[in-house]
Amino acid sequence: MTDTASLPPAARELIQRFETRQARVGVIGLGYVGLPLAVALARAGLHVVGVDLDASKVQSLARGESYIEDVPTAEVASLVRSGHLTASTSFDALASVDGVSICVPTPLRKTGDPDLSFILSAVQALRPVLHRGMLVILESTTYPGTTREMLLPEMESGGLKVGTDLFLAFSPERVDPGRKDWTTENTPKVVGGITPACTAAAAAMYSTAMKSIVPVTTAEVAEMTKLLENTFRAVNIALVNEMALMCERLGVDVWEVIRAASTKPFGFMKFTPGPGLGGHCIPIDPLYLSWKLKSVKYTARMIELASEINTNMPRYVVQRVQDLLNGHGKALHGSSLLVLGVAYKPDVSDLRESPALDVIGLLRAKGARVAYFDPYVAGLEHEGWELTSVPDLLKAAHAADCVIVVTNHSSIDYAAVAREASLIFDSRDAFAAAGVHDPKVTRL
Ligand code: SAJ
Repeated sequence: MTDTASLPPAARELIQRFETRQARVGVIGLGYVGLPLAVALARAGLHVVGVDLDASKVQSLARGESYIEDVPTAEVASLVRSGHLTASTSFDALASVDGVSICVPTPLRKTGDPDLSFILSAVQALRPVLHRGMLVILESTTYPGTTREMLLPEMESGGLKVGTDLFLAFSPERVDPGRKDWTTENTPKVVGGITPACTAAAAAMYSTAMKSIVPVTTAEVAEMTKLLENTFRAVNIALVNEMALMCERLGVDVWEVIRAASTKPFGFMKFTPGPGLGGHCIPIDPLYLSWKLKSVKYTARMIELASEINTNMPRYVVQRVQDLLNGHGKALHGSSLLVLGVAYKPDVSDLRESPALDVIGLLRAKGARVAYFDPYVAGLEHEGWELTSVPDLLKAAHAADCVIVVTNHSSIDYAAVAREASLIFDSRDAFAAAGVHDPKVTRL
């Protein structure tokens, strides 16, 4: 139980409602973050109202159906049947909730600047339903200061005061789509409020559903925590990508180097090179931080260099394929190429920011005839062109001048591909990882 003696009355009442499971909570944005969160809170015994502008999502949930791979339909059906989970396209449904989490996208604009329009729309739509004793938690990844600079003024615009009448915190999402071992319930949850009462209220709400809460002193610490986590990945992936470029120039096998370095039981963490950085988190989140630092006249050089290295990898892969074909007396122009795996990472269907889109675009621009096979992605379109996954992988591999592994899905029979293909460029070490060592395979 939380020691609430020093907290304002509204905070004490709110925390008690969470602890006694009397609370009603809302989740704005029912995507790969919001829906698992809504289900976890409902499973913990709270009454949850999900709000999403996408009526098809709301209708699916009303039918007791899930549209997120990690959330079983049976679970949704049971929670909808018991009345613990409802959904609406209207923010009016939030008028009676005690706490609400905002889980909306934070993409980049075409200019590369942060796009906070989804957050602003959500908090402005919340304003009419804000009431004394209500908690708002922002989960969307954003630059430090967003919660205090953007949400706080919006919430206080009606005269209520954050910290005594209203409560406001940031809590970074740590959902890893497709992961079974770390879930919403068992992944430690960082919460940082505008005031200690805000932190305590957010901790109380999430303690209903999550095993481990990590309270921090401010919203900025919580915002920055997420950015450190994902910048850490982007920078280390860039490092290992540059190691691949250096090893190629030195004639050293980078994959063997990484395998050997990984035997170090401490002080080393394995990352692997690849054709670039995909997904909606890692390529984007660090740029929120570097953008914010520009406003205080600081250049986040590591982030900018990492982004430069990672975004150059598709071009590097295309150059290596061109060299490989040339080495066999073939031009890239006019060659038939088969890209194997286009999703942004193995065993998912998500195409967002996938480097495969850049690799295919660059190959097409150089006059190659490009097809692809991906068991998770039936079709794709990008910058005016579109393709569908070939129906027969082995037949296509046999017909191609070169097979290019961009994403190493585990379901592929790499031994069979090696038997059929005449030339293979493997940007993910997929064949060796599958125990296939074939002279036809050239690795990144
Ligand atoms: N990648 C590499 N080499 C690596 C690791 C990743 O090239 O060694 C590439 C992937 O192919 C992908 C991109 O980087 O294109 C991002 O991969 P990721 O493994 O970071 O996967 P994400 O984008 O799904 O990241 C999520 C993040 N989760 C959240 O932001 C809540 C991240 O914090 C997790 O650590 C990561 O999942 C994970 O561990 O899988």
